Amino acid sequence: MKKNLFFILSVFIIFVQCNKDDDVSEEVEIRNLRDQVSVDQDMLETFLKTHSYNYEDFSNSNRDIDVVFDSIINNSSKISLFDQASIKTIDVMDSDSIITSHNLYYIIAREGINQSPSIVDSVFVAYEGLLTDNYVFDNRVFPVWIDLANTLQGFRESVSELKSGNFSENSNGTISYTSFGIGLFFMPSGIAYFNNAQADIPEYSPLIFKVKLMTHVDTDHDSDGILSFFEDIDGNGNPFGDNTDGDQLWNMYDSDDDGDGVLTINELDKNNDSIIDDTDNDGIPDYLDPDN
Ligand SMILES: [Ca+2]
Ligand SMILES: [Ca+2]
Ligand SMILES: [Ca+2]
Ligand SMILES: [Ca+2]
Repeated sequence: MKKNLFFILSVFIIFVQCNKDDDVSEEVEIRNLRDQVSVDQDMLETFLKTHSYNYEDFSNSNRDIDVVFDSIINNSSKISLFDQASIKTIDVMDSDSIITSHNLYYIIAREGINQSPSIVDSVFVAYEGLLTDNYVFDNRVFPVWIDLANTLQGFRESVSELKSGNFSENSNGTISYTSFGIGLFFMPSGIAYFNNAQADIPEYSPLIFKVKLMTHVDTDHDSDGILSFFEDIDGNGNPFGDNTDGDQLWNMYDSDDDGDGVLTINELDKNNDSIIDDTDNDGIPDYLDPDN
């Protein structure tokens, strides 16, 4: 059995590699975000209307529970996913600056009892990723650390809806987590891989994730003393693209945000009074103000 699987994988990888070297006529057509989002949302809504999950198992339990989908085509006694889902609207801008709204459908099976991570924090998650035909393309049974800033837009907007749990150290040194957030997330391809096919994910695939958020840490990517989430200069709720000095690095990755040659960490609070300095009192703090 293992040999067979290896053979299939080898063929698949070779196939992908051959494909890459093919001439441009084989390349994936670039579709319009607006057209694709309605196709994807139809596919997701069909899945949501024809499936339910084991929601009964989540009431009054603080333990580790797996989300299990089941078809309700022949079972009308269960509440559909569609009737339980909330929608978070995510705007995506294309290369012509046209904004297209995307529905991220989600169900919080269990909220969790601590804080939610921001969309750029590091999270410790177990998850399963599926296509709308129930094919599982990724399955992390044991939690892994992931930097949400480096993940799909749909994934970071999903995980930030959950709250983390409690943890305790066992006598053998392992950590147990309880009461952590568990959610189901359904995203159009425009906030997933869109035209970029992955090993097991065809282009233009809407994705489904079951996620357990064990814990998270606030992240300061450039170690400049300001958490990445707060390097959101335009105040639009995310720090992506915010770039005070207009160089190659966004503020969240730039240790000298205003490009004046002084590291942010060294001009945040020069007199150590725990107040961020604004020497010329113009309302712009020194670290974002090249003439202070
Ligand atoms: Ca920072
Ligand atoms: Ca910069
Ligand atoms: Ca500076
Ligand atoms: Ca200033």
